[in-house]
Amino acid sequence: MARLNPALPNPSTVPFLWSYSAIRPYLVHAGNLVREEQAERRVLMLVNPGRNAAPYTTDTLYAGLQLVMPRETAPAHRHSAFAVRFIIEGQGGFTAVHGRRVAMKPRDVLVTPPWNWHDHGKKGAGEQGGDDEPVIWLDGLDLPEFVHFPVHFNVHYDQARYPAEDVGVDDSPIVFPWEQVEERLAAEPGPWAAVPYLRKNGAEIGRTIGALAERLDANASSPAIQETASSVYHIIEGTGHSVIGETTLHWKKGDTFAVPAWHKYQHFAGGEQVYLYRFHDKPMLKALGFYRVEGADVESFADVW
Ligand code: GTQ
Repeated sequence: MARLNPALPNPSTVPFLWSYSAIRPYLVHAGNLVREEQAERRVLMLVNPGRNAAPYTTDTLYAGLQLVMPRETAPAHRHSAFAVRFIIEGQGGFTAVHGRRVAMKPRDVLVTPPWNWHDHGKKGAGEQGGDDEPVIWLDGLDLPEFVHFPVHFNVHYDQARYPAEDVGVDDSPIVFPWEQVEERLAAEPGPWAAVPYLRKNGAEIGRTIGALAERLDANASSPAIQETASSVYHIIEGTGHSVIGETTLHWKKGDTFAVPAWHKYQHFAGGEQVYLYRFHDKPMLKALGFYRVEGADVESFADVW
């Protein structure tokens, strides 16, 4: 019974950081070795050493760095899983989601709702807005959920690209341009601010996954939080460190790190302004009634469903 009703949350993943400068060469190497049609998606999966198996970046979240080479197409498919993508680098990337093609600009966030056809591409040198460099982004998906709910499946479209028309980012509900997020962060008072990515109706971007951007001014720190949610963080800009449970992780631009559930976490900026991107599992925890924050349990009898 103690195993079924433990005294504490017991995630099996650990706080861990993937250094961009250390892993980027492997991803670029994969870009030269593995053709897109061989891989369907060419992704360097960020596998948590506490579990040593994909799809666990945290116990509930999967993250990976995806690379698309110039003039390549990650072929159209659709699946039950939800995806949120933070664009790290590269010009001329695009994604087509259910017939609407949008640009993938560095620092923008794009979502792929469940069961929507999607293919990704990248313009090459000689094409407008293209060049010889790859486009690289951070994928966040709810893949670990499908270990318990074995209902995930993927369907291939019969052509590499699903027919699509170009749509401007301002007319697309799946794109969250960085300029707007940066403006909202600047408008928030105080040395630490967090702004959620929300749909136009105010809802989280996904039923399983939500996302935020955070600003930390030079030498500032975020509040320390212990919660049942787990998160994946990515450094948009700046340097600093985070204390996660007993672990201290030092980070810089491009790095990605995992915060397992119930590990108290706090972020500390170095001597310059920091921007962080974060995706987390709060929407699914809240939907299931599993969300708790240490020291802030406001649940009343009537809320317990
Ligand atoms: O872009 O559809 O990192 O299906 C893993 C699985 C990305 C995607 C991943 C996927 C995708």
